[in-house]
Amino acid sequence: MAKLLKEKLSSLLPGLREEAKSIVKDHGKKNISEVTIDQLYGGMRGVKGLVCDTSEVGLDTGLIIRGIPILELTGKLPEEVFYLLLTGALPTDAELKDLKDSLAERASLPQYVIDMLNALPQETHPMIMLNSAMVALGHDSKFRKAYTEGAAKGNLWEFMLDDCLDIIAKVPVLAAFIYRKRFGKGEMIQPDKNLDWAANYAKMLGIQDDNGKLADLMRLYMVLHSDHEGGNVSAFTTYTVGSALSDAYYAISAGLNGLAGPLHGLANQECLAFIVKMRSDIGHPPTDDEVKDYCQKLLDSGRVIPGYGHAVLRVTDPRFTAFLEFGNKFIPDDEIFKIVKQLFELVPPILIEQGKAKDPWPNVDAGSGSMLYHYGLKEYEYYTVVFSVSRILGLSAQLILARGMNASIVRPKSVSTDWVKKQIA
Ligand code: NMX
Ligand code: MLT
Repeated sequence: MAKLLKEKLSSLLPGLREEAKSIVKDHGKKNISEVTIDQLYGGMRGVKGLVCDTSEVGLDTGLIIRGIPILELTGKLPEEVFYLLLTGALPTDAELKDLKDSLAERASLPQYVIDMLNALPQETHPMIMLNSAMVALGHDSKFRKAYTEGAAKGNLWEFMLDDCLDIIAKVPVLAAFIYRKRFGKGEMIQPDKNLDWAANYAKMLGIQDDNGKLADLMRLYMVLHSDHEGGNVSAFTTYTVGSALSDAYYAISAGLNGLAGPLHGLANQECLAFIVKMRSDIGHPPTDDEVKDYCQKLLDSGRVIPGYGHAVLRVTDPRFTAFLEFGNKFIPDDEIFKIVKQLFELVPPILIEQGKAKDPWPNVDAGSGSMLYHYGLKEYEYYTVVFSVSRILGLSAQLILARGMNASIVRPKSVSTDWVKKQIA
């Protein structure tokens, strides 16, 4: 049971709870945000309504994890980043080993989940498979059992930690099984205890990786997508469902259902589909004019350009920059990657000219798929599952901390249109 991680959290939480209590006691009525009518109708954009300590997203900096910009974490293992998200510090060698050992011990998948997935129609979307399996795995929730048996409120975080470690350990095995089953790749490949979490995932997919580059990409991918503060659809949903004391399986599955939307995580699938279709419709490596024309037609048909724009960011997403650097270094001549670079040059001016999108720059989804595609993961219907495997690190860290802080049930006030009209009058 990741003994050192549990000890670390046990030593941190009393101080964090005390700090939150005294902030509320001394400054509880201080105003920190207002809500305007356009925010009421506009997805609460910019309303400060929850605390998230795992990471923050600056509109001109992008993702910062516990004070460290994401571009400074690209050489770390996802396990290290999970430890950082959760505790605020990178692990020592002993703490990392303790976490890795604990994950390796928990990696097996129960047979009933495999049977359940095998019973689904062959062409089921991989995100439906992942999210159904996530809820089904909740059968074994230690949190739910402990709550039912009367565990004290102050100790519930320990069971949340236990469940989340189970989920993190099992999800690469589950996701790789889904890939192999859904796309007819043959038998499930068992995890290898000697590999790190991301390399294991790459290996279990069963894609040829003689030079280890897919494993390198997977480590980078898992770090870059691990968290994006608390207000994005999947994090906010996970937090809300967890706040009802639903266990981590229910809460994470709910969040991933949001990630499956094309304006959120499914944009990575949409992006690659868009590029591959453009290449096929045009019939040769497209010229700049052909790319511009193709994008303009997409906009004119009332669709968005996937991979561009963001609810918070107002600069190029540093996660996109990290993929661009990886691509420039290792796959500069790849045809799909070249189109990604063409789009990076050509789409922002088109969106600026159109004048609607507040952020005309690429987000993480604009680049991620082209890397997976190059290294042999061509089935882009699967890409949001890869995003999910990574994002489970952040969702878990947020859930464990919320329970550790005895977070309240989420219940903002809604208002009716009549109420709004009366306010205006
Ligand atoms: N292409 C065309 N139009 C866009 C785009 C885009 N990429 N981005 C924003 N707009 C439009 C948007 O549809 C809206 O139009 P309307 O007024 O007609 O409703 C207008 O610009 C204003 O939207 P914003 O306030 O700039 O964006 P918002 O905060 O509402 O939404 C996104 C943010 C990310 C949902 C939006 O930029 C988008 O749809 N992007 C494409 C999908 C995408 O890449 N999603 C992935 C996000 C990252 N992730 O991984 O989750
Ligand atoms: C994310 O990584 O969650 C996306 O960039 C969406 C967001 O932060 O709103």
